[in-house]
Amino acid sequence: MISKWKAKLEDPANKKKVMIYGAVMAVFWLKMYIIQSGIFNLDVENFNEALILAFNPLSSIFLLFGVGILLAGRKGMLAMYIVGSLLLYFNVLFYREYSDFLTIPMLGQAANLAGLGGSITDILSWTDIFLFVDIFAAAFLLFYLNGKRLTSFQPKRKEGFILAALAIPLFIVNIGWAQTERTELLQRAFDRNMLVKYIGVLNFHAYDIVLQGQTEAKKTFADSNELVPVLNYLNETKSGAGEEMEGAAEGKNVILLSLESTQTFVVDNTLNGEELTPYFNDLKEEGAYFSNFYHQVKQGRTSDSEFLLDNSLYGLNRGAAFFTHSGNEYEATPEVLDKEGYTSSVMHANDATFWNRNVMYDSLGYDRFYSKKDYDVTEEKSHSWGYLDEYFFEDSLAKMEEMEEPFYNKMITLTNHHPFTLPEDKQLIEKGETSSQTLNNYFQTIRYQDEALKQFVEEFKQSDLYDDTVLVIYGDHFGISENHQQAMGEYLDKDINDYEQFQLQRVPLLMIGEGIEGKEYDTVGGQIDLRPTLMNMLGVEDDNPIQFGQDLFNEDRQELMVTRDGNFANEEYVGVNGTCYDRETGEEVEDAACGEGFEQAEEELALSDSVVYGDLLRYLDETEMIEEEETTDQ
Ligand code: GP9
Ligand code: MN
Repeated sequence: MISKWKAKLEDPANKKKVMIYGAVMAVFWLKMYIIQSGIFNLDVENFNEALILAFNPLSSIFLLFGVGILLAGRKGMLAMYIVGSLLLYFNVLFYREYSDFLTIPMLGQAANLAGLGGSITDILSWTDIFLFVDIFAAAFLLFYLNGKRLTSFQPKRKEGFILAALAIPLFIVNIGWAQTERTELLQRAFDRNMLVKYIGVLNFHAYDIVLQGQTEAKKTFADSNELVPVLNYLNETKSGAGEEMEGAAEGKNVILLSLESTQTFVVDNTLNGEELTPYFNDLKEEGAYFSNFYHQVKQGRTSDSEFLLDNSLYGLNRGAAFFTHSGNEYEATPEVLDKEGYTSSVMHANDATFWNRNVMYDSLGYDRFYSKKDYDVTEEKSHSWGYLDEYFFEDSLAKMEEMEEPFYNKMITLTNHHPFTLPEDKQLIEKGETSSQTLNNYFQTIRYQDEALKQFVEEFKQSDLYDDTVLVIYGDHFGISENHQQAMGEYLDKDINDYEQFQLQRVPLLMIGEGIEGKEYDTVGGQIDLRPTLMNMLGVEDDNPIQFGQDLFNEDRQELMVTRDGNFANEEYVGVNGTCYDRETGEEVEDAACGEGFEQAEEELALSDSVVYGDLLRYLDETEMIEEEETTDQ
């Protein structure tokens, strides 16, 4: 057998063939290696990880080209080369904007990706051409070398099969090797950056396909019994509402104001001696201001923040629940408040279809969605992503003044969005001078947003609404991604390590209205806590027990804020990527101090996911029965 193979390999035509296969695959490997180690920011921590990163493209490359040959010989190989290159490039573009990788649910959101609009030119670079020139090299190798000199030469199906089969042992070696750095890698795959670091971007896509299949199966096979562990967990870990603010805003209107990409680091901070948010800095003295409040979003960005807010459930780790689970049953804030006589609405001057809002808002029970078509969006009043905040605020206040009361209304701003550009006459301060253009621009749009906020809040205070309304202002998510860590370090004058990066995920939360005194709270909390906090302030009995948040004003609450990556902050510690830090000093402490926190974070996310994936709120009517059974059992 071996001698037969040896003889085959000694045949010059076959030698050439092996060389050509090898060369095509090596060029692709080189490109993938350059992208993975040079363009993606995967946090390679040691030499072993660097070797894994170099090794992990191999199995996917064998599979890719093996299948190519199987399907259509060398044409198939070239076709796969092009498909693989495009896939890599789409990931590069997506990564530049979101520091994340494409998932299947995200592909279903083509409408949204097109909405990148202004940002797309920002994330393209002329040097990207170099990511395509190798396609010509591959074509040359396959069709010139292969075709002219060896006309009889054709890749055989059997060879394709062998290449594809070799992918299996290569992948097994890859996984085994990766597990020396992180055990149960595939089971605990919260962090796509980590996954790609260990198995490579193409294998990650294969893994994502498997996940998608599992997701679909989960809903089909779910039943009401799956609510039992969820209810048990919530009963054990979450405390009810506190007394401090109970009924403080009873019967009042609610305006939730979502500030686009606004992070806490801008509050009370300056650039060249000028405050970035002068108005907000003063305003926060008038209300309940939370300085340790975190966003908890993932790929669904703004829509995830809305999902967290209205359901007190976590968004998903892949894709946006607004897209993937808009067909679920929910018992969201608008529905609960509807029973109390509230009308509900959302105001956002973008296309109604963006983030599938038009569909999802119906599922969440909103009465009305004021989208782009309800605003006087003209060329002069728009820039980049669309309607400028100042005009959005002006029109929105007018609409609210006409609204039936009491109302629950969410307003979502737009101007402070990547790429953070403004018309010249709206630039109120100079740009920054860091090494990141994105961050430099961000200072200006943040300053602009603050000015628009001033105009809105001042007019709101003059209006009849003010006495009867509680205004809740919060940031939806980060604006400056990890890709700009270095520039962020230059601005803040410190080294941005994992701890600092985590702390940068804080977003402002401020509540103002009659009966709320000016006070700063350092409570650790997140967007998931907003619904129960608000319901308690309104004095409303919320009869949906499936909520993972807790009243932020309740001093007895277990302080635990979990991010979608499975990281967490509690009163004492911050746990990030397996490392434990003292929350206040940022000093690294022994891992054991965070053990429980990480475990609870993982459990909490898994339970919340079981609710969303299993569409378990459709069994809400049965929860009372389940709870009764539980108590009689005990
Ligand atoms: C678009 C707005 C911004 O409608 O919500 O979306 P984002 O990219 O921040 O999720
Ligand atoms: Mn947003």
